[in-house]
Amino acid sequence: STLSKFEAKLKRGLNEYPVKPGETFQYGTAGFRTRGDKLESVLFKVGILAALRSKTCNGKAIGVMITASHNPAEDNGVKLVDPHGEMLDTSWESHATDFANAPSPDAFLATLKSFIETKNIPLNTPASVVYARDTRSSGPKLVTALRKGLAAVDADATDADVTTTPILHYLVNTINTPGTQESDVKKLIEGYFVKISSAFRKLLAERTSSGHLLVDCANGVGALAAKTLNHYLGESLNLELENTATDSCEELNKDCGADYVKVNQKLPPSLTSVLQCGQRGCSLDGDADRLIYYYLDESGEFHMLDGDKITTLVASFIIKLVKDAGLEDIQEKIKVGVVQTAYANGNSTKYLSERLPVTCVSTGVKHLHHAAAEKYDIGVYFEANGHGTVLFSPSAQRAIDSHKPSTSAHSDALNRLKDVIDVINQTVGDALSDMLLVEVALHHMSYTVEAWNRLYSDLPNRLVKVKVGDRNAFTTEDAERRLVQPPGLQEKIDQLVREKRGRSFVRPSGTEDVVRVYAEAPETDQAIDLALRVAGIVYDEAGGDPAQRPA
Ligand code: G16
Repeated sequence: STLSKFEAKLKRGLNEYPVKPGETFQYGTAGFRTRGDKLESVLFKVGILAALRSKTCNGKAIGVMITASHNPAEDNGVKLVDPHGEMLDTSWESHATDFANAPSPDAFLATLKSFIETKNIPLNTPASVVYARDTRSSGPKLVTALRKGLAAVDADATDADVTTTPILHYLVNTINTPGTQESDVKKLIEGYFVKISSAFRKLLAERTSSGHLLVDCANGVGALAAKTLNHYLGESLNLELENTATDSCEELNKDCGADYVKVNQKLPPSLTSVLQCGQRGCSLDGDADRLIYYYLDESGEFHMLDGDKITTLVASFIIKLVKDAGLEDIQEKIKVGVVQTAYANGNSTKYLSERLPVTCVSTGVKHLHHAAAEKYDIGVYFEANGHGTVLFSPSAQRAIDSHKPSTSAHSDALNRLKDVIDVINQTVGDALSDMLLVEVALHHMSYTVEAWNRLYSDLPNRLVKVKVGDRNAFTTEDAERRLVQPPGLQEKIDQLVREKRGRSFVRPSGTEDVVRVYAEAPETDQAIDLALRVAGIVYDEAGGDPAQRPA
């Protein structure tokens, strides 16, 4: 077969990047994630898999992003991006896991052969892959391994260098869009900044004073992208960038960034003397796909506006635009809806459900993205952790493009809606584009950050992680809201939840070797108590060391 012509190169690579005995990998919520120094063998094989994926998709470009996002600096990871900029088709995830876990060169070649046969992969179709990495120090070595994997099967490789995850997703989609002439990645990335910033400037053209926003860049790649964006934004918005130490790799996500703020529900220590009372600030995560807003009120108290608050603001704004543009009265009504996960604050779900359709799905942007596309004409989705975007279905897009406004007010709103679409990165959650969207929505809804925050108040909540021997011993149902395995544990959780008049659920993480426990209750101490009690029984169930029991 044609595979035989690659065999020598494949063997060389497989010998150079052996799988260490006892090491296992899993393609999880956001691809492979583990310590960066363990991933070279995985990257070599991901190169091969990405090439095969491209061949299966008629030679369309596939993306490979090397990042561990919000995870610690010494971690790294890799995920594949499908032709429209969406996450890898889920039916390929288990094959990615099989590839990574094949213990020897021979075992891998056997797995590869049978995979090619069963999937009927057209080996003679060319393959094209575009890849990028975040600022992690393990990145360059992993790129080398990836490149060798791509070269072993003669795939065409395009290096997008150090950039954010959402920019890589955007690139993949743009490269594959019919009519795109440009092939220079630098120019395409420039196109991204021009697109979102010029739409933003149009949307805020009437604003007389230039806006100001403090941005915590998590010492990651978002710092570089935000700096470029700042330049394109000109007078329209002045971004004050903090935590931009991308050269000190160990500082990445350390006591800063969106995950720190969301989990600890407090300002990064580095910002306490920087953020002024009344000023808006926001945090990106390590690869700039998550966004959390916040402010200090007059008394200096911290208020966080997470993904749920962003959903509320953005959904209200979009509903208003659709209405103001006269799109509500057209024949095929445009259905606007929201997708959340079990982590969504109970009060956000209550507030939203009273106003529009709400769907709950499992954690992971791929699930939210899919549901948003399936269920709604305009789907607004954000995870509570700040990861999300807005999707416009092809039919909504057509309705917007072909709509003939009957009044000048309709016409203004319609143009606004079109510019809003240009601000949004529809391929995946994008902290920088979402940030511009929030700024635009605040302006056009005439909301101060306080007014936005007052739309509903969060129920007190806590997120705790529990280290267990085997997180796969925990399985869930009902969009992760109930445990199926281990048996009997859910009943114990139900009992605690009843006592505390709250809500709690347990699920295995898809990015870290831990089990996560979420709890919310009417009062803060009840929420904390509930989270710790549930974490305690999870810990006991998993046979943890009593000395390290969460307390
Ligand atoms: C990734 C996924 C997110 C998910 C998060 C946490 O985020 O892209 O959709 O919410 O992991 O997942 P888990 O609780 O399963 O560990 P990121 O920002 O790390 O890519």
